[in-house]
Amino acid sequence: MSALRTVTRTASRKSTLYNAIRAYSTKESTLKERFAELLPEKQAQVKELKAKYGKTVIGEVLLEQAYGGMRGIKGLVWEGSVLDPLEGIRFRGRTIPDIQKELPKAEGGEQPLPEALFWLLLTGEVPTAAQTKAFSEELAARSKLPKHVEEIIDRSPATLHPMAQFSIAVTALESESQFAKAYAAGVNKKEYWKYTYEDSIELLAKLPVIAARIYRNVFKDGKVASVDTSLDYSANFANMLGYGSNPEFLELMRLYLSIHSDHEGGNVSAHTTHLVGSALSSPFLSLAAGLNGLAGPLHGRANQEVLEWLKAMQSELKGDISKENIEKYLWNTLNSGRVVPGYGHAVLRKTDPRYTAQREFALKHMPDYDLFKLVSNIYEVAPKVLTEHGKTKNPWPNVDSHSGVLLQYYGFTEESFYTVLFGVSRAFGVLPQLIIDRGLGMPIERPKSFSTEKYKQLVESINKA
Ligand code: CMX
Repeated sequence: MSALRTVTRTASRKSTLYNAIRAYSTKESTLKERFAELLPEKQAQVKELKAKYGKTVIGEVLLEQAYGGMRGIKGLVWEGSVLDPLEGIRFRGRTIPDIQKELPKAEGGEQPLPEALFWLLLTGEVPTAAQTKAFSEELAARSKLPKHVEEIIDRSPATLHPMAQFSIAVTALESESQFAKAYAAGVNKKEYWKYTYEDSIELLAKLPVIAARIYRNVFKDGKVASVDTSLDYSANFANMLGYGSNPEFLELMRLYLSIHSDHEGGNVSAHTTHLVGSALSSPFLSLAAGLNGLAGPLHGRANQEVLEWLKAMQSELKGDISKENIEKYLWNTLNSGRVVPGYGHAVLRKTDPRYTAQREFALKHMPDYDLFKLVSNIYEVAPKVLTEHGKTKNPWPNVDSHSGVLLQYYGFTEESFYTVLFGVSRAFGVLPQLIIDRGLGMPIERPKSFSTEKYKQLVESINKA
């Protein structure tokens, strides 16, 4: 057990440092302490629910759902957020306007601090300003990358997509996993969540440094500003990317990182992170898997696709962005067998509130920007065209329809990087659930599959009966 003692000693040295930071900033609980206080109650609640209602039927499954991406089948547990088809996302019961109102903000700012959202998603509680500040400081203090991760990023060719570089670098952080070391040393399963927590915070702290290093290597001079422990997470990230001098951009980053974080558990990136984590892979390996899913064009990469599509439309329409021209362009996209990027959703059946939040930001900060006007005009035409086209169940815009335009306005024009920003944000949603999963002792995930032949036998026998 000496390896476990070494892991525990390292963890406790780190904890001493963070406790010192906390003692300096606040006398209130740290996030880890608060989660530890709340966990027994949650464990008891789940135990009671399972004992009382474990055999209650909570849904039915149609054959078409098995062939339809399992849409709507209930079978996942996700504590941080629930998505209503009409109302949109609720973070621990709160809408986007609610979190904009309730969560601590930067001085003079209007947008929530994503660090505070992480706290909310993990505990269900809104942290105080002092707790948020102490957590920001902890993240900044843990941000330094190991040398081999820096080298892996620096050796990646600029032609390798930023999302592939991102996932490789996150995978390479596995060397830092306290969970993997503790598991190898034989830690008791009751302690899993503590090491998962440490890995998750370590990972969250390092993501902006990884992302900024990729951005600066691929698109700029390869130099990355150092982390400043007095700044919040988003300000540090914006600074490292090279946009830290514009206070509006900092606010955009806070909004961006907050609204892209969590969208319940069934989306590809959240589900993948959770699934891989269920095999007790570390948070580094689990998130890397989720990022690979986010990189798909029907999921997170849609923000890049939207920009490429908008730019192609802009150049083809030569400035005449009348609704008639946009309508023709939309039909061309659909008739060529492609999807309209940024529109449609697997669960939502109205305009994504994340779209609306970004539209409000644009109306305030860039009402006359030409790309924003184009996005607004498309919003007036696309739902009608998609409805006439008759395929999609949801003709309304999603989050990716708007995000890129805001970044373009501030000169952040490299759209192939946009999904990396989404990935940094998604960690704020999926890592809390990994910690909760380990705290609740969730089992390895293993749903049942059948071959088409076996399904045929099944439905024939059901229909005969
Ligand atoms: N343009 C054209 N056709 C669309 C469409 C769109 N924006 N959205 C859905 N459809 C089509 C589907 O491709 C499907 O066609 P087939 O029957 O030929 O296979 C049909 O409409 C039914 O699809 P659906 O049930 O409405 O949508 P799904 O739940 O299967 O898929 C999504 C959801 C998001 C993948 C889909 O709407 C889409 O491809 N949108 C464009 C890409 C996009 O914006 N993705 C980002 C989503 C948000 C995110 O995860 O980041």
